[in-house]
Order: sequence, then structure tokens, then C-alpha cells
Amino acid sequence: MSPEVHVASGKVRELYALDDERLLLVASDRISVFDVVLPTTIPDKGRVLTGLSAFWFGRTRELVPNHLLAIRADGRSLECRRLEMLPVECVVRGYLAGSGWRDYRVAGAVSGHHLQPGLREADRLPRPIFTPTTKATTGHDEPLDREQAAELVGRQRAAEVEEVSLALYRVVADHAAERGIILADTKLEFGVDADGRLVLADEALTPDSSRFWPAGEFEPGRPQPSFDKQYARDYAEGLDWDKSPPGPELPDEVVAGTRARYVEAFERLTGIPFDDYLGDPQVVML
Ligand code: Q0Z
Repeated sequence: MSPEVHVASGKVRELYALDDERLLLVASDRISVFDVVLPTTIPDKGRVLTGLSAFWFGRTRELVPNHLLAIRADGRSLECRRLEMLPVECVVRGYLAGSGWRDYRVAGAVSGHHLQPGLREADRLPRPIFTPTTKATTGHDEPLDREQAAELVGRQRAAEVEEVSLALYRVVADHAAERGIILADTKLEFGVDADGRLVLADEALTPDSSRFWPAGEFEPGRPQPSFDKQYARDYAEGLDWDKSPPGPELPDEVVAGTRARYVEAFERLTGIPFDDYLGDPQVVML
């Protein structure tokens, strides 16, 4: 076995080096609520995210090549090609939520996209917009307009990531909509391989990198319930907790409800029973 050297930790995942060319991305069962990692884990959450990510890599590889090499039998680890990562987060928004809604209220624009007046929180945008951000090492990512993105990655590459990001959003949002799920927005990360080709990397189109909303409960003008985290958020909101660390423990019924929502998202989006994935994670691979 190749020794695995720890490279980086995210809030809920870990990155290891397998060799000079390959990385191992491991998704834990940790969950963050209001940006704080909770002491309680959600069983199989890492498997749901890993399976979804691998599913999308398989279904979008004609659009753009990606870093996925293999999914491991544990169902939570992806072997990936090691790339030179681009220093921008490629966000696409089809709906007005989160920092997009805040920036629109303040300035009438999001990342340099001027939007019509009178939009409400969570409204669908006339067309999806590309709203890249910096990759903050500490604190929060800062929005970039087209010019700033071009300064960071070059004009051609900036145009390329915009076009590819919008195409990915459209394909996945259409797929999700047919299954009763709104993909409100998503954050994509790209790298460049040794031949200078753009490659989709990191986790892609999971509930941790995207806002998924149940279409049946869509009601613009208010914050939308999250497909996966709403149970945990509602529980945490009902406590006397100031949303600073440490976060609260979740009771068993909140853990079970949250797990069920992750599994439901997996099954609706992939059409594959989650137990089949647990039996053999290769079922998501094309
Ligand atoms: C992804 C991250 C995580 C902490 C580096 N294919 C790639 N090539 C080079 N670098 C990366 C990738 Cl995916 C890369 N991250 C984000 C992931 C824990 C940070 F699991 N950092």
C-alpha cells in the first residue's frame, strides 16, 4: 500500500497525497451548521457526498474532463489526479440566495451583474449568472467581477471557466428539476493539468458545495428550507446557542432525520438506491 501523506484538512473532509500525481479526497460524516462543525456526525453523510460527486463527474465528463480516477470501496474516498488549482471559486447562481441576495439588496448587482429591481429573496434569476470569488485561506471568500477574475487566471481562462461553469449548472439544474429538486447555486473548482487543459476538480455538485431546495416547498420572498440541513438548522435555531463554537450535540431523532434527507437527495438525484451504493460504490461510476 502507498503511504498516505496528509496534505490538507477542510471543515468536514481531508486531503491526502498518494504519490506525486494522485490525491485522495476523503469525506467525513461531520456536518457544519451556521458555519460551525458540530460534535455529532451524520452516519453516511460522507458517502452520500462522495457518491454524488462521482455520479456527476461521470455524467458531465463530455462537457469538461475531471480529476476523478477511482472511487474506493469505503464509498467515502476518491482517488484524483493532482492538478494546479486555479485561485478562484467558480460560483453559478440560478436563484437569489445567501451572499447573492445580500449583495443584490445592497448594490442591485451581484459580482458585476446588474439585476432588475424588485427581485425577492430566493427568486429565480432571468438567466443563471457566474459570480466567482476569491479563495480565502482565512475568513470569507470575496466576490470578483469579470475583470478581477481575469487578473487572477488570465482573460482566456476566465472566459473558459465562466462558459464551462454555466454549462455545468444548466445540465445539473435541469436534471435535478426533473426530480423535484432546485439547484439554487453551486460552487465549482477547477485545476489545470500538465498539458494546460482545464479540469473540473474537488467535490462537485454536492449538498455541501451547492444549495439544493425541495421544489415542492419553493416559495420566494423568504429563506428556503435546505434539502439536507434544515432539520439540524431548525434544531440549532431553537436552542440558546450564539452560533459560535463549540456547536451543540444533535439528538438521535435529528441525526436520523438529517441522514434520511441526505439519502433522499442521493436517491432522487442519482436514481440509485443508497443501499446499492453501500453494497458497491462502483454503481455510481459509468
Ligand atoms: C483540493 C481541499 C480537502 C482540504 C487542494 N485534484 C486536485 N489537485 C490539487 N489540489 C486539489 C485537488 Cl482536488 C485540492 N483542495 C481543497 C480538499 C481538504 C482542502 F479534502 N485543496
